[in-house]
Amino acid sequence: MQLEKYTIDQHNEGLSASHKRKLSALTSDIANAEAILERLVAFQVAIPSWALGTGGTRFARFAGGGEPRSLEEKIEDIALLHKLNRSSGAISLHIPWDIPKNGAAIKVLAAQHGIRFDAMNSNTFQDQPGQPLSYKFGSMQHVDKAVRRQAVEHNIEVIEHGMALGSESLTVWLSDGSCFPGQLNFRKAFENTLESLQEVYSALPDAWKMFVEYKAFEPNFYSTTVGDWGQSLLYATKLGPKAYTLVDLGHHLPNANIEQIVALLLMEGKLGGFHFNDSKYGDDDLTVGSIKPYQLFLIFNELVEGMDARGMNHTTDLGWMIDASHNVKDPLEDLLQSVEAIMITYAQALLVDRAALQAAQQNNDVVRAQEALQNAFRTDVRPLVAEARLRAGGALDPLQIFRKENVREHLVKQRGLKTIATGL
Ligand code: LRH
Ligand code: MN
Ligand code: MN
Repeated sequence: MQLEKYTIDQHNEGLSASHKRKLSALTSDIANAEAILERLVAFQVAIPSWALGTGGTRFARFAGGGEPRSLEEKIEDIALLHKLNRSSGAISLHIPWDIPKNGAAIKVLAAQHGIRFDAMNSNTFQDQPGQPLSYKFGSMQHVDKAVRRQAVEHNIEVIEHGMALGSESLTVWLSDGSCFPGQLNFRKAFENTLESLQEVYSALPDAWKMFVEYKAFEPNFYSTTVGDWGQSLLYATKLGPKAYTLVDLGHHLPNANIEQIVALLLMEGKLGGFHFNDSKYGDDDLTVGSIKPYQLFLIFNELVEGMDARGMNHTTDLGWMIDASHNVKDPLEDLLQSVEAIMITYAQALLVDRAALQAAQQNNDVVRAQEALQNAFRTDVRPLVAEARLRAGGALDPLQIFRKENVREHLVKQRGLKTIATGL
């Protein structure tokens, strides 16, 4: 499916007058609009390869039609998204779901679309066909050294795939843990996991980072061996300077103060990156910003404040990834919504009057502090985000064009109705 540049230009022309009206009404009130626009244009969020098909639950999976049947088609789907919003110029792969048969050719294909390879994800939470040893009782924590070895070797293979593609980071998420009290010796499970992670760490190329992703529960329901940011930080600290904590928004116990976690990890120089999604109950993997947009804003507020305080580059110093996939929406439309939500929230956080907020904090003026945050959060910054897309060569309204051009129908024609993307 090709979306021609003139189609996007035509669409933009059609919306131009109303866009300009909204933009000038907004920017007349904003002192640093140009600086915000520059940052928005530069900002890129990686798309997870596993979100391009209709996700399932453990009860059922309803295929959506026209789903990508290969890694090449996944890259083509992300290229489509990137053409529309110019902010999705990266892909995060999952091995073995996305094993590239020819890494060099895949790298060239991605580069043709302006797409780079963000973090590689390993998978020791499922048994693969033909795999000699089972992960039923964990992988890196396992009581049997041979199982731990198998998990380490898999991670090293993932690094090798990533090197061929030009990726520079590995995300390790372990489902290791226990379902019942007494099942595990917590200390030994931690030590085994640390030793295994150390072996993987020592195989990391110089420029690489390792992200240790934590999750409170599921699939294990009594304990998880990398269960929260404290445990992840402990591993990352013991591993060394190339290891960082990865925050997946859906991996906390209910009502956790994620923005405070983010602020402290940043302070310690140990925040590696994000898996963005949203949730009401647990690891729901819903569209970013669809349930708790204020929480997302508070997280971005800490990110902007903390990254600026440490002189970090907003675009390159953290891994920005989406980890969402659901079963009732068109996955590409869902991803357009997720990226839009991230851009809106980032723009709002850039809009916060930092001097006013700091003064309010210094004076214990709780009311003004809240006003400083909510003034930004309640500003409709969508025209700014649309302008950033326009300047970068994208579409003013990506969803509108996606529907009008019947993108999904074209994909179904090309790929068939009953295709199933590889993945969860
Ligand atoms: C685990 C997780 C992890 C996996 C992905 C598929 O819940 O968030 O990041 O790699 O889902
Ligand atoms: Mn995740
Ligand atoms: Mn998850």
